[in-house]
Amino acid sequence: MKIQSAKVIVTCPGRNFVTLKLITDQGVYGIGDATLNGRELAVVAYLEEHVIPCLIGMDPRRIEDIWQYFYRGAYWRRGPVTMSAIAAVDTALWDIKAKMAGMPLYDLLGGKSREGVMVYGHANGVDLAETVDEVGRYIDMGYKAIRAQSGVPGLKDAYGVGRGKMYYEPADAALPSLTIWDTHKYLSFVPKLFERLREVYGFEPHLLHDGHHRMTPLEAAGLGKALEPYRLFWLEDATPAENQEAFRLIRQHTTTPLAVGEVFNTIWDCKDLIQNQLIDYIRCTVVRAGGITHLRRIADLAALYQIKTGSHGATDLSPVTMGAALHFDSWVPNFGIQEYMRHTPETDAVFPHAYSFAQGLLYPGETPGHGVDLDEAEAAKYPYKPAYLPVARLEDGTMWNW
Ligand code: KDG
Ligand code: MG
Repeated sequence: MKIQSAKVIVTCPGRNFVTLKLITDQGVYGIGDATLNGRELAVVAYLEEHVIPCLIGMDPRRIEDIWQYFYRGAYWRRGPVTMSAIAAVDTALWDIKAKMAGMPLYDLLGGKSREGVMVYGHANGVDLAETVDEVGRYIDMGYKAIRAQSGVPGLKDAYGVGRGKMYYEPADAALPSLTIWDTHKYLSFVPKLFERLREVYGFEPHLLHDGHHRMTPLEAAGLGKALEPYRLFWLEDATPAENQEAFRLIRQHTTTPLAVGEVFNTIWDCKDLIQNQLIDYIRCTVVRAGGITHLRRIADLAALYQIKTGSHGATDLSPVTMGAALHFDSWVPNFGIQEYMRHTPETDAVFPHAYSFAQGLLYPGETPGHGVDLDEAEAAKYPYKPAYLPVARLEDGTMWNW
């Protein structure tokens, strides 16, 4: 069996997605997501110029060997461009293998460990009152877990506050738009939001919050402590994690559970965080961290330390990543939660998929493979449009983390 041809499809049904399609000499094909928000065409070039020429003629059944070939063989390891490209190949190969076996991917991975995958949705509002209402709307839709992000008094922009409801999409400008940030204002406000949410909705719904890399370790430690009475499911990306050791300081001061990993590409990025038990949830996902093959290694390492998974699932990860992640989540023994930001109806039409939502859980479906396809005619209706994530500066002009 051989990989006969491959193509990279770029489509923008509201936002850009990059998809790799691998076609075998036996007619079976597999699909992988290669979307890297704001840097999409770098991955397209990586795949077209440097990966596909090597892939043609390879045996698609040799998933592990192909993974090693592109990881070790490139000599230049890691990084989001390389690892997103490897992830796309890996996801497409698992899709092919599961289709050949006539099994949904979760079966090939070892079978279901649970009936459904608990997801968290995104509630956000321009101010405290609107955010509280939005959380209520998610509870009404059946969500058991909800991330709450809110506009902050005195700040024009805050991370996570969308311009529309349901389809939050920050990459919305042809060049990065400028947002202004002030951690002091943010820190005074966030505990009030969660105090109010617990007053209104009690302690049953799981509540989550994303710090989006903006605090120092000490600021994050203080916030974690202030949020303890409201028993968050997690505080995410409390501080940048390039220095994994930074989480030790946060950990020493608070029992608020910590989640990190959406920007990680390999097991090396989270090895110290995991082995020192500095976090509670590891948020690596299929497309960003080298596909199913590598994500499985990260989850297994995390399991040794009672750390659970909580895969990134923002709208910039295509339905292909969501489908593959749901099969992974259905199998992985140390599953924690899955992020789920709904895609637009246009995106769903480009990517017909077997997964479905009911009562706060997602189900991967029973279609052989990962259950997500790409309608090429539909995709062709939406050509690539440059779109960048915003950048952030402090009020005095200093560049900060968006
Ligand atoms: O492309 C960046 C988004 O994926 C990121 O900002 C979303 O932080 C995010 C999250 O938790 O979903
Ligand atoms: Mg996040």
